[in-house]
Parts: sequence; structure tokens; C-alpha cells
Amino acid sequence: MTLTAEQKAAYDRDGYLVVHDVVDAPTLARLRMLIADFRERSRLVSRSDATFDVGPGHSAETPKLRRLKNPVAQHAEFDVLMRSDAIVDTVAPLMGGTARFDHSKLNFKPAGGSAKIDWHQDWAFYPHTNDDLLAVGVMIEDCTPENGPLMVIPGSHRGPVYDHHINDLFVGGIPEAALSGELDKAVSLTAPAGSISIHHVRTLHASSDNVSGRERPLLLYAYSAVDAFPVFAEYDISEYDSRILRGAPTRAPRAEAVPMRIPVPRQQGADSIYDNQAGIAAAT
Ligand SMILES: O=C(O)CCC(=O)C(=O)O
Repeated sequence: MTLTAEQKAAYDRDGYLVVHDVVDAPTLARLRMLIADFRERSRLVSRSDATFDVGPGHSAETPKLRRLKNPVAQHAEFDVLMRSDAIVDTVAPLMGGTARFDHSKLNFKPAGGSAKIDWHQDWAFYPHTNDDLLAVGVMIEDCTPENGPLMVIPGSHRGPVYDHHINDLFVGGIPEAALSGELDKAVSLTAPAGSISIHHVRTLHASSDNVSGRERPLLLYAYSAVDAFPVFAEYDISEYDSRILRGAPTRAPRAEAVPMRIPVPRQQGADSIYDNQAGIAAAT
């Protein structure tokens, strides 16, 4: 699907967009059957594992399935939709014309008032060398005010990058008290099944409890521009900080628009500059 100039301008201004009629009815029907199968399989687990994230009180009799992890790797149908022109042609122009798949998840938000997601910016989870990243939410069922639709703060992608730590621990969310003045601008992204939402990686977003009687499955695909590279590898942060010789620990890197190149791929088995540089003589 090709976005209009108005839709692109709205995304740039607001940091989100909802597009109707992106996923056709036969695809939706197949996804619903597939999702029902996964929901049934989740009854067999008693706790979260590599495939399922289950909430408190989950059991075979009363499943509390919150998330199917990495759906693209779980079934080809999710992979095909992730690569589809319907989605990729819609979002690539919002990232300068390129798109790299980053990750996927399927959030079920079961009925009965659970699986609330606190306000956060995806950027806090995966900072990159530039912020041309976004997430697509495929609405498998209608998203309504009652079933905990995604909520966003328009324009927040141009605002501060909020602290997602409490007492030096990453909590992946922002206490509402830190967002005073912002929350009354929140917009709920309600739309019929088959629509997609698109939110920028820095857009503040959240979702409430599902107080309807029906599950709200939302299939999320995250994409990045091909020249956006992750800047964070998981350090042993205490060890990393223990090597500071002057200055205080920080969780806010100083970012500058400096040119970079990425040192891969490497010669198989090369583990020193001597091995790496052997490639120069071999090539000249
Ligand atoms: O499922 C939702 O309502 C929001 C999901 C979300 O923001 C996330 O998983 O990062």
C-alpha cells in the first residue's frame, strides 16, 4: 500500500499512523486459526518459556496467555505477512525508503482485565545509531476502547528520551508521575481488524487492561532503516562501570553525529590484528 503525502506528513508530525484495510480477509482468517492453535498449545505450559509468555494464574483450565514470542520464527504465515508488500511498501517510505526486519511478537491481551502495558518508548529497549525505526501493529481483531487498544502521545517522538530506570534498574516503563502534562494528550488507536497501527520507535505508548469479554491479539512487527545499527550490547554493567577511572557511571551515552563503519564480517578464525591484517597482503 502506498501512503499519501498527507499520511506521511501526519506520521512525521505525530509519530504514529493508523491505516485501514492493509491485511485482507483470507489472511486474517488464516491468522486467527493459527493463533487459536497457539492459544491451545499454551495450555500445555505451566510457566513462560521460549515460545509463550503467560501471566499469573495461567493454567490449562484458565489460560492467561500474554504473548507468543517471535511469531515470525514460529510459523511461515507470520513470516510471509512480515515480508508482504502490503506492509513493507507502506512503512519503508517512513524510514527513508529502506526496511530491515528487526523482531516480532504477538500480544494477546486476554479478556478479564490483565496485560496492561505501562508507558514507554521502544527506543529505551533498543537504541540505534539513528532513530529510523518503527513498529507495526496488525489488528487481528477490532481494537475498541474497551479491549485495551494501543495508546500513543502524538508528537512525543520529537520529545525527550525518558528514563526507564528506577533505582538504577531498567524497568522498561515510565512512572505516570514523570509524564504529567503529557497523558491528557493520549490518543487510542482504535480501528477494525485488518488495520495496522504504525508507531515511531521514540513515540510514547501504552495500553490499558482489556475490560471487554474478548481477547485483543495484536501482532507486532518492528522494522529499521538498513543504516540503523544497534548501539548497545548487553554488558555486565557492574563490571563495565568498575573500569571507570574518572567520572560517574551513566546510563545516558553522549551521542554525536559521527560517521561509523561496522567491523564485520571477519575472516573465519581471525582473533587478532595480525590475523585480520594478513588479509591485506593476501589481497595485494
Ligand atoms: O500490546 C500492546 O498493547 C502494547 C505492546 C507494546 O508496546 C510492546 O510490547 O512494546
